[in-house]
Amino acid sequence: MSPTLTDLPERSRVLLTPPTSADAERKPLTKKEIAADHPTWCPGCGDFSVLALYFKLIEKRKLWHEKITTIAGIGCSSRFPYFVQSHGVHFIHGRSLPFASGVSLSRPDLHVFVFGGDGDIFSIGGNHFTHTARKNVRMSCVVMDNWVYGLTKKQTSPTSPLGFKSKTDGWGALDRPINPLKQALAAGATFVARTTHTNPNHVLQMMETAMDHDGFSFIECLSECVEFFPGAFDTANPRKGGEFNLVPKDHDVADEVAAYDLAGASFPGYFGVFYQVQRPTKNALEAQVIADARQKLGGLKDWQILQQTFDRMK
Ligand SMILES: Cc1ncc(C[n+]2csc(CCOP(=O)(O)OP(=O)(O)O)c2C)c(N)n1
Ligand code: SF4
Ligand SMILES: [Mg+2]
Repeated sequence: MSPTLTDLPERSRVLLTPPTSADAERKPLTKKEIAADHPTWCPGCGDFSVLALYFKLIEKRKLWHEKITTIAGIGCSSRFPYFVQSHGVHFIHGRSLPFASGVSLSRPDLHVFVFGGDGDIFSIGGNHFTHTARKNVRMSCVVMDNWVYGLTKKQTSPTSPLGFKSKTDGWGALDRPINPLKQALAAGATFVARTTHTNPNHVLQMMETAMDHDGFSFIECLSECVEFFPGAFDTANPRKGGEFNLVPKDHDVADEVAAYDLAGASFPGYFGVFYQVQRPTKNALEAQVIADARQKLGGLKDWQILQQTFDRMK
């Protein structure tokens, strides 16, 4: 069930409420209006369903183009912003999170979604993931995990299972894969969840919950690469004889150690919210520093402060 206005954190209420009475006559977007280019993914790629559910989220939450920002790095999954008719950036490989941090810190009125691949976020972007999570910058980061580098045609990724034969490990992957959930918990993410592209209702539910979280929210979404790792997630798909097990009802989402234990379950593991706590965001802390500094400077305008700084440097 979607939350009511009064259940939501103040920030989400800002997103939901039409800003002025003049906007009240503005109709929510239709799927046709949200969709941009036709996706260039291979037929059957799991990324299609993640995109369709993002459209649903925008529709359901009545967000207008300018209220949502879609940012990505490089990879098949990272082509995401091209397909969404909103503000968005297809940025440098692995560098989506620092770019998204800048947007989030400077524009508190919109929600920033980052979409990326297992390579983009955990390999080249691994350091940025750690620091964005620990700083608790307000945004939602969805990793479309296909256990392979798709765009560059089948290299081993940080989540490829041991023994996976790829162009970089013809003999089978030798290196222990990382566990995205444990990685996020250890880095200090305040919201950690897992879902799979084969369960659309669950993907939508996780994206909505992540969006309402006031802080850095991370979702690992299994998304099959039908071209270079077909069948990777069959054992997590009941339609293919696998199992889809929700996080147990008695799991305490504020218990970091319990979340870590749950994240260690062998594949297909669990799906749902593993961890969620409230900690001051970088956005709130930085806004306070700015407000304090402004007060100390006796209400000078920003340009006057800048002018003083340049004068001092002379
Ligand atoms: C700096 C830099 N290094 C390497 C590349 C080549 N490259 C592009 S995408 C990619 C990996 C993509 O894998 P992943 O993030 O898992 O996305 P997927 O295609 O699987 O969705 C690599 C290595 C690049 N574009 N830029
Ligand atoms: S190569 Fe794989 S990840 Fe890329 S579009 Fe095709 S199926 Fe999807
Ligand atoms: Mg990948």
